[in-house]
Amino acid sequence: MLKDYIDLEYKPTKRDFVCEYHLEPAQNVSFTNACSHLAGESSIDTWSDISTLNPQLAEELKPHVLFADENQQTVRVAYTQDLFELNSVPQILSAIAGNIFSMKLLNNLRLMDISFPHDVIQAFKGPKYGMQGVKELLGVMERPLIGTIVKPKVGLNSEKHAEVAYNAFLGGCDLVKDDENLTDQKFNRFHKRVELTLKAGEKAEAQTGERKMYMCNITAPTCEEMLKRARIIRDLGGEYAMIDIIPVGWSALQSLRDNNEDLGLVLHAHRCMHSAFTRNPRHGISMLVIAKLIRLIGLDQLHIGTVVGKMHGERDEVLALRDECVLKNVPASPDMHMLEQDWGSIKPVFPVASGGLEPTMVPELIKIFGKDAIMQFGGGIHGHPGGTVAGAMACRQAVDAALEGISLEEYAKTHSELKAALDTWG
Ligand code: RUB
Ligand code: CA
Repeated sequence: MLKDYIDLEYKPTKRDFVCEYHLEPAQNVSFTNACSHLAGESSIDTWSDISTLNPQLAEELKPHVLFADENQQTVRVAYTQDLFELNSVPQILSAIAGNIFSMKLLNNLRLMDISFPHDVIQAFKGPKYGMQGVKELLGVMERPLIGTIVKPKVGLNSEKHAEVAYNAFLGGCDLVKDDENLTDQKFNRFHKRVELTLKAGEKAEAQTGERKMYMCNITAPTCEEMLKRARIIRDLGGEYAMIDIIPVGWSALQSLRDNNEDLGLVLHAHRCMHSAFTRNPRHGISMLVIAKLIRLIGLDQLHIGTVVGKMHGERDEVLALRDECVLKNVPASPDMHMLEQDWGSIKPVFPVASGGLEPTMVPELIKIFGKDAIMQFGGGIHGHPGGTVAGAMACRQAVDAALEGISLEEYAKTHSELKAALDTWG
């Protein structure tokens, strides 16, 4: 260990990464000592005095602990960008979210946020379409997009899957998506499902006069297979691919985004498994960090929670995620452990609310998210007493009512599908 890295006077430069951590040292370890070791282990140093680390190298590359508050259990470290491979999420995470989680000097550690320097923002593509591009593709500018997840998650054959999708489109869904654990199983082969479900969308487009799009899950055992599935979608005329971002891993996402320059698909990020490390408020990696990496790499849509639905995620957290997805300049917010971020020319990611939603929640969802959101209803559409078409109709009616400022109860007097939804869930 070189020496301590505490440097509270340090002002980060434009070439620095700044990371904020929640830190709880082990018993009998001082907070500042733990902070110094965290900074060293995540960059140039190790546990012993190493003769190979010469003073000049150390001076150029050493990390700076610029904030360390024991009461708040918060530490901020600035790292020069020369420590990083600027366009590599895996390398960045191996440094600032790698070994340090295993250190015996710490009981708990949570990476709360990373502020990326300009050169990193430049090194990534960001979303190809982004929120505005997706709205334009669908031709829906003035209301939230409505989507469904085909349910049951797994078990339907390709024909039945396409039929459920068709009904959802017909009832008013703009988007239909696969669930996270449906990929290419023997009861529902990928190729056949894409073919039939895209046809269902085309048929519904002809009947409704609205654009309809299918978000097919390309999560696969290898990156090659994932790209093969993306090409199948493109060749069959599809516009979208969905991907389970955590299970497939960061390299796979970066490869997909690189290839997507030519493929031209809208990329939908399903965040299943994130809670394995985002949920414990004292340990792990925050969902904010995940959202930033997704925006950097360049997926177009991301699940960020609902506040009102079945998954954890309080209002403040969901709103912080929304800001990080859509703003060009994110201001620092110490209460939310958010650092300042200038996104430069990187486009906004479309926020997705999903998980336990049903039509009676729509007015509250619009209060939380405004119009700039995709709202997805699985059980809240296919569990409607009138079936999938009626379930989708009830969702659209709820959106219309909320945007016109009419209470759902009032609107339900002349809209029987919404009435049935209110009777079931209201
Ligand atoms: C929702 C669903 C999604 C969740 C995941 O189905 O299947 O996987 O959105 O949660 P349903 P999150 O509408 O029936 O609950 O979006 O928070 O990652
Ligand atoms: Ca699901």
